[in-house]
Amino acid sequence: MKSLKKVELHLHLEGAAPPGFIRALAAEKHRDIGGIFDERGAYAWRDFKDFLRVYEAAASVLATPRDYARLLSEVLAQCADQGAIYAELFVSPEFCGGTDLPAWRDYLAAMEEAAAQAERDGIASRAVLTCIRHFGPERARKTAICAAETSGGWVAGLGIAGAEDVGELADFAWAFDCAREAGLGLTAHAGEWRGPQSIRDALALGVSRIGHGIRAVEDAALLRDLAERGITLELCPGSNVALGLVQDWAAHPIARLADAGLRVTVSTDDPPFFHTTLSQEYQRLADAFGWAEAEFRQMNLWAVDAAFCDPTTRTRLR
Ligand code: ES4
Ligand code: ZN
Repeated sequence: MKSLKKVELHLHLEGAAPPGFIRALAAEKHRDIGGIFDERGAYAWRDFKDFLRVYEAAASVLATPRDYARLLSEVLAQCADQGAIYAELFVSPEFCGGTDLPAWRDYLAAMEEAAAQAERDGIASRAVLTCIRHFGPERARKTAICAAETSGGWVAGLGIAGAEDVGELADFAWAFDCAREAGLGLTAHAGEWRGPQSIRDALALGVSRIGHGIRAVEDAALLRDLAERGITLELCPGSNVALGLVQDWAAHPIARLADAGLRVTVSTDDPPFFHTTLSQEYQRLADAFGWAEAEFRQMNLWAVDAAFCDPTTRTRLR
């Protein structure tokens, strides 16, 4: 599956950091972040809340623009090794550099340089600046301003992640309106932990894509609506299995969502946390549903259509 050319739309930058990278950086900085690794050196977490704790502890060693540039280079090289030709990364000014616009510009400049080098090496990328739901609407407002003020180059979209059980998506409407007016693509995590209504709430923000959205299967009318509107689902089946949202790969709703006419795509979310890789996701889908090259090719065409990059780049990816 590595040789299949792939497009990844749902990948959290900090969540893609190999544990070894975080450990090495912590050692360089004489920082103790013990308690987030298991005896084999992998990230250790128990449930989603604990996952967010470990994620934030790991991200806390990333401090300077150079740290983020180094991480991005490493992550894009990893994506390329998995056969990805394009990746969209969820990058949150709320984790790096705060949401102060001058500071954000420094982080962005460093990451843009790393992304340009990776593109010369064969993998294109864009950033989706990401509001963190459990940090609240006020910080999200600042993230949206960072996104709007730096849109047009590497920054191509605005998204929202974080604890889906905290607050309501409607509280973030200002941020999404601001980003839309700046011409950015919009996506939101929804229908992962909460039911169909959360997906309707995301649509009300004006998104063209939904992060996960697996619980749409519970609502036939919603499925029809998503299909008619041509909404793309950023599915990360290995993440759902690892978090216990679905029992196993065979039980994953991806096939039912595809049968309902939805544009389904495949990504990894936070690969080292969920012990997965992009080619492993495809292999597991092949094993569970008998899918092969033709099905995967279609999903990647949908992913290209839904990508937030400029039309010229999109044409080149097809
Ligand atoms: C997430 Cl804040 C965050 N980071 C990484 N993965 C996530 N999934 C949902 N929220
Ligand atoms: Zn995610």
